[in-house]
Amino acid sequence: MGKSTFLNNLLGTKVAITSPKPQTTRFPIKALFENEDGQIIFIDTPGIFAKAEDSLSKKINQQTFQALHENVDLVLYMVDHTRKRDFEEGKVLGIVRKIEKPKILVINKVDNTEESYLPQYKFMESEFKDVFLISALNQTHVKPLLRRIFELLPERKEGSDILSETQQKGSYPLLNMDSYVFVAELIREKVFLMMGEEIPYTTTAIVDEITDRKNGIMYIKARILTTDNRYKRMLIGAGGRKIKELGSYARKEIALATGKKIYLDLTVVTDPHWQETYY
Ligand SMILES: Nc1nc2c(ncn2[C@@H]2O[C@H](COP(=O)(O)OP(=O)(O)O)[C@@H](O)[C@H]2O)c(=O)[nH]1
Ligand SMILES: [Mg+2]
Repeated sequence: MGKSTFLNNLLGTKVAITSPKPQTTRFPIKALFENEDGQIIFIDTPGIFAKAEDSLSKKINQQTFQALHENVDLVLYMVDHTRKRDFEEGKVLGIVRKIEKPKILVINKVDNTEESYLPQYKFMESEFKDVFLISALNQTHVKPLLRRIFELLPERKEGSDILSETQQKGSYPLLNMDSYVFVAELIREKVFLMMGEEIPYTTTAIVDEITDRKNGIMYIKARILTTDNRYKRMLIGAGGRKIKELGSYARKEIALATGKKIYLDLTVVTDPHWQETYY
C-alpha cells in the first residue's frame, strides 16, 4: 500500500515500520512534520480488516475508525494501483465517503508500471476534487501534494501550539510512542520481513528493559511472543539461527536509530493470549 512508507520518507526518518505484507501497522502512529510553511501532525493508520473476527483485528479496526473521527482536518486516502480493488478497499472507501472533511485521493506506486489496476480506481477521481499520483518510495509528486495539504488545512492562530493538543509520549517527530514501543516495533518489523506469510500475524514484540550501561552500551531486553510452540520453533530456527539473524538485523537498526552500541537480549516465548494482554 504505502501509507507508512509515505510518512517515513516525507519526514526523512523512520517512525512507522513497513513491509510488503498487509496489516503491518497495528495502531495509529502520530508524527510531526515541519517546514517553512508550517506544521502538520500526520496520523498513519492501519488498514481496515474486512473480516474482523479475532480480538486483535477488532481492536485495530476500532482504533483506526476512532483515529479517523478524532479532530482530523483532512483525509489523505491512499490507494495502491498495483493491487486489485477488493472488498476491503470498498469498505475503506465507504468509511472515507462518510467523513465530512476535505479529502485528497492519493494513488501510490506510480513508479511501478508493470502491474496496474488503475482503471479500477478511475471512477474515484470524480468523487475527489484533488487527486495526486505519487510514488511514496521515490518521493515523486510529493511536493505538490504537500503544498495542497497546506492549502486545505485550516490555519491555526499564531501562538496556538498544536502539539499541546496531542499526547506527547515520544520524542520528535514521533508523538505517541515511547522508546520501548518503538524498539518493539522495529523487532516486529524484522519478523514481518524475515518470516513467512503466516508467522508475523501470530506474533508481537515486547521490550522489558532499556538500560544505558556504564561502558556506553545500551542494554535492551525484549521478547517475541507467539501463539503456538510450533511457531516458536520456527522463530528460533535450527540451532537458534533464525532468532540470531532476527536479533542481529534488529540490533543494527536500533544502533543506527540511537547512535549507540546495542546489546539486544532477545527471546521467543509462547503466549496464546498476547492479543488480549497487549493490544
Ligand atoms: N514500488 C513501490 N513500492 C512501494 C511504494 N510505497 C510503498 N511501497 C512498498 O509497499 C509495501 C507496503 O508499504 P507500507 O508503507 O508498509 O504500506 P502500508 O501498509 O500502507 O503502511 C512495502 O514493501 C513498501 O516498500 C511506492 O511508491 N512504490
Ligand atoms: Mg502501514
